[in-house]
Amino acid sequence: MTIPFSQISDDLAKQAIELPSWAFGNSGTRFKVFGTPGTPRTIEEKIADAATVHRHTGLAPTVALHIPWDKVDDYAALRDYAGEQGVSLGTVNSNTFQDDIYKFGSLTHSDPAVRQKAIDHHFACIDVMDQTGSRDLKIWLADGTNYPGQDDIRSRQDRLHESLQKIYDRLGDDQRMVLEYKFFEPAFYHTDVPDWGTSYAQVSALGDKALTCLDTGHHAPGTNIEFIVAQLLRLGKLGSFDFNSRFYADDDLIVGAADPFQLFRILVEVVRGGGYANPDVAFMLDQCHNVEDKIPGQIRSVLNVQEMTARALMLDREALNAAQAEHDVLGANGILMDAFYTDVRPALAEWRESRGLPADPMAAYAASGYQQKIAEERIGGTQSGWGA
Ligand code: PSV
Ligand code: MN
Ligand code: MN
Repeated sequence: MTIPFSQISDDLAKQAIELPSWAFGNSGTRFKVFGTPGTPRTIEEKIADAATVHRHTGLAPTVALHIPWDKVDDYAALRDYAGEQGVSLGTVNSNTFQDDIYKFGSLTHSDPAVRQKAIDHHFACIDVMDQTGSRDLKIWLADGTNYPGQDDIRSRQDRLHESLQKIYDRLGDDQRMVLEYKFFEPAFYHTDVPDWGTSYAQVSALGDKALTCLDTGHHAPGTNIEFIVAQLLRLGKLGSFDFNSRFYADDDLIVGAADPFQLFRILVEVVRGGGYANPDVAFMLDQCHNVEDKIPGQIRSVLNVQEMTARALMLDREALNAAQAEHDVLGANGILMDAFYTDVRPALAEWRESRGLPADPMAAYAASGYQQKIAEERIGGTQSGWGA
């Protein structure tokens, strides 16, 4: 038993998923970065590709920037260019993990001069946001240590707080900071923001404009991520998602590819907690496409999120509440599984057509000739920052 698709179709139309600019660049592992024909050479070409995903799906109206990977002289002009392509610029991601000076930390570094350099970088990101009209500054730190005793983990938390406070104080009234956590890598013994609890403690000490970013790939295997979603929504501190999927570590694979059931369970808690179609909770992808074409990779990704969102919206919550109240263990589980096992693809195809979108965005993209066109036109496509 589920809610009929017809009853959720208006809600589905509210979905918006932000694409990462870096998903369109060549990417790989420390072993090899494979080139893909048609890879963008500039941020403008990345935005054009992101707009292509949006045209085919109606799901991806914004593009996230990573600074300095997407550094340009004129961000207002970039905003205008994005607008001409039919998308807007979204979250600005800071980057304090690729300069030699940050070898032993950035916002947590023991040397005040290094900390100030990292803080200044975030100030520069806020300047970018002022020009692009972006709301969110996303902070992910590679800070951590590799050996027990290498540094005082407690002082690093204190320094992190001081640094974040300075950045927070620079935010405009309509701007926010989201602090992303990750349990390991590149540091292996300890990471300064390893888990949702640390992110929550740090952002709570700052104020209402600081929230947590949950990257689905940043948890130990077996972690109940939907529980964290429920808890952060309950606390009013879930600011954004970085969606992707993982088999082993921070794999950055297509969201919903490794474990569609986990994505469904996460979206059930998002809907339950009021996080769906809620502007306070940003849905973003954080993925890299190592061996597959990037644009269809992104199309597949947003469709996976849409499919699991449809299933989550179709969950018969009233029936579930009743079964839970009766302690009907298997009945309650059955109601949840009914929603998960519902194949929404035919209904979604019709729904898209009724809104002037291609019934099958993957097939429509393949038939559009765009991939062949960019493969011919773009010689010497660049790597995403990760491969660099
Ligand atoms: C770190 O692993 C991370 O998830 C952060 O969001 C970075 O900014 C991003 O990856 C870059 O791909
Ligand atoms: Mn991320
Ligand atoms: Mn990551």
